[in-house]
Amino acid sequence: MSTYIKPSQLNFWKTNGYLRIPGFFSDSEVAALRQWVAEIEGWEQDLGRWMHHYESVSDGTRLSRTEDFIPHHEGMKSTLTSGKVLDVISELTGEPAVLYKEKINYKYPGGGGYAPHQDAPAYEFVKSHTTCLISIDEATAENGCLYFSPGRHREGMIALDPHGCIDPRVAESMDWVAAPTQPGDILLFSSYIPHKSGENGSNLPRRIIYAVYNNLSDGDWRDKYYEDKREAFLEYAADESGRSGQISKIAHFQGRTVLKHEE
Ligand SMILES: O=C(O)CCC(=O)C(=O)O
Repeated sequence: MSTYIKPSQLNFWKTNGYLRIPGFFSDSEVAALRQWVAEIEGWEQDLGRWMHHYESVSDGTRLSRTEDFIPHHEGMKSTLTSGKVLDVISELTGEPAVLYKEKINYKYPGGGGYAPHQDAPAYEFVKSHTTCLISIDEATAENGCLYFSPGRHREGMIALDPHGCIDPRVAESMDWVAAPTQPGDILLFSSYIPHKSGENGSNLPRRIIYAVYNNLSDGDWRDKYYEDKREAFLEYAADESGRSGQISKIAHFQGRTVLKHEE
């Protein structure tokens, strides 16, 4: 098996809880990924198959996110469940890995950011996950790249507030480092690393694919995750809890969600 991670990068990962690998995908691979993202974005909403989430931005309703798409897209499926992405995750964690979930965040101009949070509270059934962020577009401070709080992945859940995010007063006192990426870069991060992002202040979308993995020895939970999420979303839409704007089981998304039936 080829190796993708140098000893200095492994040290960075262990110390900081995240790692950027520049140019992991070639220009032609990025072109294919971009084409596939466009194909998926063109699918009509069909909640029983894939899940599109929408938000309101200044020039109308735009997709904020699509998830659960690999059963319906061969190229995405093979890229996210075999080959070098799976290998790099296994190399990092020292164990065979399995896909837990996948999503595309589109972040159109004016699209919402994400409040400081850890992913672990939203990723049930397994204790620990590793995400591979694949940059389709350049991500910058201006268009809403991620920020991490380096080294804080070692502290378990940090100051969980009632929304499943990090208590804003605690988040304010933390150190945050921007993690800009170029098309083709990947950014690996632990489900315990605190992160956040701003809204897109540019005039182009900032598309990113997120593929989330767990150790194969902890089981294959992908079907269960989406079954549970669909059930939860039906509940949010029907109850009076004010959670219908959430796109996750935690309320981290800061955009203005539009439910499909509201369009
Ligand atoms: O895409 C972003 O800006 C951040 C996304 C994020 O943190 C999440 O989806 O949990």
